[in-house]
Order: sequence, then C-alpha cells, then structure tokens
Amino acid sequence: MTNPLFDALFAPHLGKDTPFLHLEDGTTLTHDAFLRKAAQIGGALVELDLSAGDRVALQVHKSPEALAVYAACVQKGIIFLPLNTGYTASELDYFIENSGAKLVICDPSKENDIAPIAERTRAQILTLDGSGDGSLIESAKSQPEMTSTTARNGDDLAAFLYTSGTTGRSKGAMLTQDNLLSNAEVLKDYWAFTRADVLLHALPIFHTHGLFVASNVMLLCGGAMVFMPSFNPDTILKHMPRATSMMGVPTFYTRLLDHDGFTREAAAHMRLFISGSAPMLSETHEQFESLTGQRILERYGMTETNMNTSNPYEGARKAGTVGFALPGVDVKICDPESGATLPQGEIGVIEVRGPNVFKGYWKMPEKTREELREDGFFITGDLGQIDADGYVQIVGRGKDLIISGGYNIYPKEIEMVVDDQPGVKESAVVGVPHPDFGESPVAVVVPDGAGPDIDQITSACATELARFKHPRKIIILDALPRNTMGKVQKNALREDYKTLFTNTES
Ligand code: MCA
Ligand code: AMP
Repeated sequence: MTNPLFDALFAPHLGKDTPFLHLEDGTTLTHDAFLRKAAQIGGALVELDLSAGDRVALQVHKSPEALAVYAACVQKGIIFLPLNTGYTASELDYFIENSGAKLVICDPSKENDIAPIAERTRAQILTLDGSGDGSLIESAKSQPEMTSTTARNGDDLAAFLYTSGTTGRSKGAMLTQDNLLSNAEVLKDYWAFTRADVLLHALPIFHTHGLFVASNVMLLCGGAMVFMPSFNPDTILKHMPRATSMMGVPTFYTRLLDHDGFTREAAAHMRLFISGSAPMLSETHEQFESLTGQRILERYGMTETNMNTSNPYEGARKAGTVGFALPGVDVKICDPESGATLPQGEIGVIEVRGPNVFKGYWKMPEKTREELREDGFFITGDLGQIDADGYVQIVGRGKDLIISGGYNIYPKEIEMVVDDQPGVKESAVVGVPHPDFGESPVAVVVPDGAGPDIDQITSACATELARFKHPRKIIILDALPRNTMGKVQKNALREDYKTLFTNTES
C-alpha cells in the first residue's frame, strides 16, 4: 500500500520533533504536531463520508490548520481544491458547482453567503478561521492522532487549481500526485534545499507558488518555514535573522527595496531569494544586487505545469530571463499558427512537456485538447525565446492576461461584468504598468444612450469580482480602437494609458 505524495512529503516526519512552522505568536509547530493535527482532520473528513477522489473546496485564511487540511486530503486521497480568499460568493458558486465539491470549508464570516450555494449543490459545509478554530476543528478533536493512509497511484489526482481563461470561464487544472511530487523533487535539488533551511513563507497557500513550490519543497527537504499570514515587510525583516531563504512575487521585492530596514546586513546570511509568478523588471534585479550583493533567482511556472524553468543556483542568474528548462522538462518555442518548432533565437509560443504537466481541465475535454497536445506538450500562451546560452526569456503573452501582484486577471471576466451594466455599449480591459503591482487593470468603456453610471459599474465589480480584479481606473471613450478586421486593438489602449499609474499617485 503506497501513496507516493504522502510517503514523500509527510510520512518521513511522523514522530519527528523537528521544527516545521514558526508562527507569528512566537511558537513553533513541530512536524509531528502538524501531522497529528492533519491525522485528526483526515479522520473527520472520512467520518463525513469523504473518500478518495472526492473534492474538498477550501476558502480560508492562511493557518497551520489550513495546510493540515491539504496534508489530510493527500493522506486520504481526497482532491484538494484551495480557493483565493478574495473570491466573492458569485465566483465561489461556479467553483463549488463545477468541481462537484462534497465539502466546502470556509471562514465563519463567509458561512452565510456560502450556505445557499452548498445547499443547492448538496455540499456539506464546515468552518475554519484564521486562528485555527471552527466547526472543522471541533469535529477533528475527537479523532485519533494517527490515521491510516489511503493507497494511491502517482497518476491519481491530488488537487484541482482553478485558473481563469481568455473566455472568462475558469478551468479546473487537474494535478496528479506525480505532477506535484516530481516538481518538488526537482526544485529541492535544483535550489539546494536541505533540512537546515528556514524559508520566509509570506505567500498565500491557495496558489501553486505558496502551496506547491514553497510548502512541498520545504516538506520534502525537512526544513522549517516562518509561516506568516500575509506579506508585511516589517514582519519579514523581523524574521530574516533566523531565515535562510525566501520565495516571493516581484511586489515582495520592490516593497522590500522601498523599506529602510532592508540593508545588506539584514540580507547578509540569507542564501537564496527566489522570485516568480510575474515578470521581474531588470531594474529590480539590479537594484537588489547593488543593495544586498545577492542576485535574485527568477523562475517560471504555471498552475497547469508547476515550475518549468529556473535560473541556476550555481552559475549565472540572468536578469530578464527565467533560466533553463528544469531537469526532466522539455521546453520549445513554436510558431503560434502552425505549432512548428522555431529555430533557436526566434520568438514564439512557449510549449512545455514533462512529469510536471497536468492531466487536463476538469470536465473540459475540448479545452484540454486545445491546450494540451497529444504528444504531451502544453501550449502555455506565453511568448518567449531561448538565447544562445539556453536561457529562456519571456517577451510577452499571446493570451489576454493581466498579472497584478502575482494574481492573474483575465480581462474578459471584468468586461463581462462591465458590459452588463446599463449605459454601457461595450468595454475593453487592459493591463498597464503599476509601480507596486507590476500591472493593473484599466477599463475603457464606450457609452450607450445616456451613458453609464460609474458608481454602478464599481459596485457591480465589487459584488461579482474579487477585489484584486477591480479596475483601478474607468475611462470613458467614444469608440474603441479597432483594426480593419474589426478587432479591438488592445495594444493601442495599453500604449495610450501606459503612464496612467506611473505618472501619478495611484
Ligand atoms: C491585494 N490587493 C490587490 C492585490 N493583493 N490588488 C491587486 N493586486 C493584488 N495582487 C488589494 C487589497 O485587497 C487591497 O484592497 C488593495 O489591493 C491594496 O492592498 P495591499 O495591502 O497593498 O495588498 P496586500 O494585501 O499587501 O497584497 C499584495 C501582495 C499580495 C502581497 C502582493 O497580493 C500577494 O501576496 N500576492 C501573491 C500572489 C501569489 O501568490 N501569486 C502566485 C500565483 P483595498 O484597496 O480595498 O484595501 S501562482 C502562479 O502565478 C504561478 C504558478 C507561478 O509561477 O508562481
Ligand atoms: P498562473 O496561471 O497563475 O499559474 O500564472 C502563470 C503565468 O504567470 C504564466 O503563464 C506567465 O505568464 C506568468 N509567469 C510566471 N512566472 C513568471 C516569470 N518569472 N516571468 C514572467 N511571467 C511569469
């Protein structure tokens, strides 16, 4: 009886009093204490009649207990479906219904909003708050601190992570045990993580970066994490003396660089700073190096693929590139029309293949066929080139995507909400440079009749969309720029508004 992911990430720590999570209240949770919590939660899930292959949707604040739900799901073969805490009830409705989740775990403050959705989809509902209390934990308390591990194959599903699409409809990326484990193994070795490491963990744990890259790697190497509820530069600096490494999105680094307390001395004993999820400006790399004497290691990944490429640990880390294909991962640059592989140095769509690449989109066989080729290559939608030394450089996106502070925003989702409002003929949402978030969405609206009520658009966005997706500016324009084929020229809009946030205080 085996369960490859549990056996590699969790089982080796059973009974070990080694530090795992250093918490804000000054306490440290050992690996063993964490696994005992996870076993109790696993027991509670089984008692609720959940079994291997069922889905558990989780929208809760970051806490050791939230991570223990992940461990419990892996141990019991239950598919883990974490959701951004910013999602509104109307966004959650789709995820819960589409995934067929049998149990929804939410913050107590959201229970009333989610209850009608759960009732309609016949899901059970339990609560878990940011301090680790709630009805889930009440049910778990009576469970034993050891529990059986459900046998799984590497090809069995471990998690669904929803990712938006250019059509505005989210797709559930199905990730197997092997997808997660193979990537964690490669990253641990590539970045030289050992049990001596202490990682500053300030990322959310509902996305690939904070959950699979950071947490899986640390579980695999046996090191510890300073587990912070969210990113705060003061807290990061407070804990830096005990840490060896940090993983973050570019906004973490620009905010740290803006902080007076971040000095060469503060960073002196850190062995590794890793960035990803969004492009890091070369200026940020350079500013970081001149302040600390260290080079940030940038890597590239996706929800569907985990990590694909990375700058090297030893050897030159090139700013403006995302490094080399990881061991076991094939990366090629293809013609967007024909799919043919392009000669080295040319720009095209990045395609990737390897044990890290997901199994497909849940209940969307056609979408899966469009993006995942029969030979196993996944069409990322990112545009890139490979330089003469083999470094992959991302030069743009073939997909209509905005990345704000590491969160993905698909303009279509916002356009659908804006277009629905009275007085709106049509709209186009584009991402423009933002000094803090990298990019931010701007909605350009063409009026119909008496024209739109901006407050109404704002309040519709607030009801329908997570806060991070809200347009930071709404601009009224007589007509959208179009090419001769009638297609909206988003590039022209991006150009027109490119200094909207960088010129002013926004
Ligand atoms: C929060 N807000 C945001 C964002 N985050 N708005 C736009 N973009 C965001 N990313 C909202 C807040 O709700 C708040 O709303 C206002 O913006 C300003 O909040 P602030 O306090 O400045 O934000 P924060 O809470 O400090 O958060 C910023 C953050 C955070 C630390 C950058 O967004 C974050 O942790 N990002 C990491 C995302 C991540 O893990 N991505 C990985 C995805 P109001 O104005 O109403 O107060 S995985 C992935 O992409 C792939 C696989 C990969 O390669 O890793
Ligand atoms: P997600 O769908 O949230 O997994 O986001 C994946 C997307 O983030 C990729 O397709 C890229 O567009 C982008 N991304 C991730 N890492 C980087 C990076 N280091 N540089 C540029 N873009 C990145």
